[in-house]
Amino acid sequence: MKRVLLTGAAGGVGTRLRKLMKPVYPDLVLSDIKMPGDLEKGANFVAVDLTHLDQVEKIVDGVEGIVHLGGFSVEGPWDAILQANIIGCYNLFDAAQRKGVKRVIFASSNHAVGFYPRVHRIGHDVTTRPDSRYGVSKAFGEALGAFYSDKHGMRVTCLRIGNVGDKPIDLRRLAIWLSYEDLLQLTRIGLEHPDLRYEIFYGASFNERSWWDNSNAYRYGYRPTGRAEDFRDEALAEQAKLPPDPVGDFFQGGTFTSAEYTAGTERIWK
Ligand code: 15L
Repeated sequence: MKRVLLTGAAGGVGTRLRKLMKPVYPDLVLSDIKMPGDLEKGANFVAVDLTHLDQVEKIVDGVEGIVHLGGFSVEGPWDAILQANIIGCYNLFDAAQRKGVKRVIFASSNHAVGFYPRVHRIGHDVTTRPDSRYGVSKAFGEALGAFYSDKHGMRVTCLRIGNVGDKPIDLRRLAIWLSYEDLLQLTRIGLEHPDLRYEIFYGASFNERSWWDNSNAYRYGYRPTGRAEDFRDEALAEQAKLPPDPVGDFFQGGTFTSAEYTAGTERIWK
């Protein structure tokens, strides 16, 4: 991989990932809607609004691979999700295809499947069950990735990311935590693995409480080094401070499922 573009480079995850990616991909182009305050000296940064196709076309020109973190990263009003995650994501894939970009890694989310109960262990091939407008936009991005891969031969990896951080911060995150180093590992598989055409991987470290069968990622050589249980006591102490949430505690997506929830509690098993 020569030139690689990282979108969303100013966000919390992008800020850490860009530092880890730079030694591996020295010709790294960074973009976000606004320049990050803590930009490294000599970094190649371009401010891009993903809803403007002309700006997206310019930034993807000459790039071999894209790691697409850019967009709205939590639940939000429909117009915000529509602009950043639907139109923005479409522009990204469409411009990438027309400019000959070979590989795209799409930062999907566990919220594309957040309405699976925690008692279910799910694989990468389940039907999406989004828990929010945000989750719907991630399911859309996964579908776009499949479309550009099948129609145009683009190599696309969708990472259904759990929760990226230095450590898991509550009970739910003990199941879905992803360390920055393991995110880099998954990113490298997506950008480099010769056999990969279109795949969905769960973005999770080695978590004993996981609800996800991530054997698809293991099949491509993923060997996570982060282990959520190493932080168990701290995470459980944080959990004890949280109010009970009968809906959110039942479904995998947590508070994303209980927010605005009006469906009744018959689906919640005791
Ligand atoms: C996500 O998709 C969000 O981007 C992140 O901010 C967290 O809310 C995470 O999911 C999570 O489920 O913990």
